[in-house]
Amino acid sequence: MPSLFDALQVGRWRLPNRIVMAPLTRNRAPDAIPTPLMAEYYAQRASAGLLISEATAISQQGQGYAHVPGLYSTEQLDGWRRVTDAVHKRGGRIVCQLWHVGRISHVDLQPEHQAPVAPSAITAKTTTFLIYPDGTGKFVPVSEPRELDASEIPGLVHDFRHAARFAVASAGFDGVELHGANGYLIDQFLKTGANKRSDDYGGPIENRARFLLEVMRTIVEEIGGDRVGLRLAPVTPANDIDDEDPQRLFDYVMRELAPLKLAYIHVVEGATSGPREVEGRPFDYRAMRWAYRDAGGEGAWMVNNGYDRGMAESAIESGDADLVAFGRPYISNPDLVERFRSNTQLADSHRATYYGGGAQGYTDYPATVSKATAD
Ligand code: 8OZ
Repeated sequence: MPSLFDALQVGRWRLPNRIVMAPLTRNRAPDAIPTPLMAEYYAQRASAGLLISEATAISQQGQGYAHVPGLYSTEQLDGWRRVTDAVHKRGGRIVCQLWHVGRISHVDLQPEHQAPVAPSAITAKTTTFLIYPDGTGKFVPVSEPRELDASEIPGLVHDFRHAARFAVASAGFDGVELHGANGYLIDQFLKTGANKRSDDYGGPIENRARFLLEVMRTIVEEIGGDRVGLRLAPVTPANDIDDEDPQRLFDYVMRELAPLKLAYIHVVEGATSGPREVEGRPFDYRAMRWAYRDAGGEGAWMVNNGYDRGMAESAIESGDADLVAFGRPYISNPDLVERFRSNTQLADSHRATYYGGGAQGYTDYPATVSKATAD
């Protein structure tokens, strides 16, 4: 039986274990430029089988929150190069999560204070986080978006292609993960709650999936499927997103993605960072995985959301998953792999320092000193 601690070949990478650091937004990149502190933070966590970077904007239009990093200026790429060098020096591997927020943004973050863009001009009932020049932060309602014209879509696809190239060629990442989850641009196109278009990008499933598939195909063409992953969240209510038939939607998406020979598919089960079952939104993840495998989909199946060591071991042993991504445990346990291996008690993370700030609650969670066992 495979174990969490066994090595695994995933696409181009040889992972020393099946434990992945999930993407975590931490808002510590003023002016969207990754800092030396971020290099230290990721390097501290380099023993993970794979690190996934925090969501990283592919363009200024793709920005939706204060102090999240980007991947579209020289300073940003240089900042990320420091991060990837630090991770590689510690023997780790790191992919960049490519992000466009779509309608989850605010005019103060957009080029020339323009409206954020979306498949349809429907304002999400949610907030974003702004930081003012005096350093104070505030949650504010997102701005009303404008509907993208179909003629703008090739430019967006091109932005993703460019970002994938920059990520590996300039910033030194080992690959990329497309952020297709949590109610951001890709998910907005996929799901009926946010997509009311009547052109080739709206209406039936084949149309709503078109944007995701165009972006994935272009990224794969640019850098090769064996260093590309995709994150999806079929039923998450995050950022006011919903779909009337997610099982059929993701079944179709899996079948279309299968020929791309991706490194991995990463699935958020349930409500992102919330309950694993969402009321009124049943979903069969095993059926989704089978749709992928049945269509010839290779690569690793990565699961996420609320896993502890026991759940993760069962998922790996049963074959329901090849990799397990851990989010909050990685905030406060930089040596999570070692703690799981030695069955050491996990440290709790402090919510007040999740978003924004400096080293406190970021790089000051120690690796274990005592190897005392929890049981
Ligand atoms: C928390 C705060 C802001 C953004 C996501 C990128 O949910 C995020 C995010 C999470 O995917």
